[in-house]
Amino acid sequence: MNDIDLTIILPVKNQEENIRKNMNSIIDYAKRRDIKLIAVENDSRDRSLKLLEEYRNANVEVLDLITYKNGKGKGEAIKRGILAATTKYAAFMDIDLSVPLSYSDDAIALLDRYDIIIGDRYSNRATRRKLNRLVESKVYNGIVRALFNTEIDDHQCGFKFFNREKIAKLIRYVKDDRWFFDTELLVLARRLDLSIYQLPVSYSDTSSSTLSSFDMVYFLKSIIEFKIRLGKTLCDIRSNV
Ligand SMILES: Nc1nc2c(ncn2[C@@H]2O[C@H](COP(=O)(O)OP(=O)(O)OP(=O)(O)O)[C@@H](O)[C@H]2O)c(=O)[nH]1
Ligand SMILES: [Mg+2]
Repeated sequence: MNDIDLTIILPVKNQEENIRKNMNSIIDYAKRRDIKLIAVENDSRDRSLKLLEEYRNANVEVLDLITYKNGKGKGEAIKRGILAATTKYAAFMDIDLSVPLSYSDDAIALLDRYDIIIGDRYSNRATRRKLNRLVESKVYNGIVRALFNTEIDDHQCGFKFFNREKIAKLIRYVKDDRWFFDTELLVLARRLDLSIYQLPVSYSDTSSSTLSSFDMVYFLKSIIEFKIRLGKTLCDIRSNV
């Protein structure tokens, strides 16, 4: 495979075990393809930061590290990573590799044809989800599809690849900094006619979740607030892009 001008963003909070388990394979993968990595860590209570610093110091040519403390969530980490990257393309994935690293090659191969490639866990028969997560996710995706007409089956998979130069223009209009950020981004992208490809990926829930229970109140509140501000946000984007 040809080298690709890509940065993979790795959001990290309390991931000591997964860093030990998977960081070496992720770094090897990035080195083989001349891909950049940015780990974005905040507010960990375990040794994640210390470990990431060690990996960064031993692999400065491939791994960058952004760290801060502000109590914000995964959305904030991804935004910071996308804005800090300087490559044409950017991606993010979970360091537990709940979507296996091998799917990256499939996503990379599509980057010159689509603006966004998203992992779709529900078109792949190898996906293994806990029943409660599956039901919550299906209900959530159904509501988003009905209200925003996105025609997307899986808005929330933590495995997404982008034309970074296009997405960086939208990302500052994404308000949520926790778990709703990628839904916002996808709805905005759809409305602005960016092309989105749903790549079937296998997925297995790991025990390392930081989202201990699916917060339906938070998600419904986010959906309603977003619905209310969507028209104005699109006007703002169109007048500034
Ligand atoms: N930097 C940063 N990373 C985060 C934060 N919250 C989650 N992450 C990372 O985002 C990834 C996904 O987090 P999970 O807790 O597994 O969430 P999920 O996979 O969407 O949901 P589950 O189905 O519960 O596993 C992990 O690699 C986390 O380390 C955060 O506040 N800051
Ligand atoms: Mg997870």
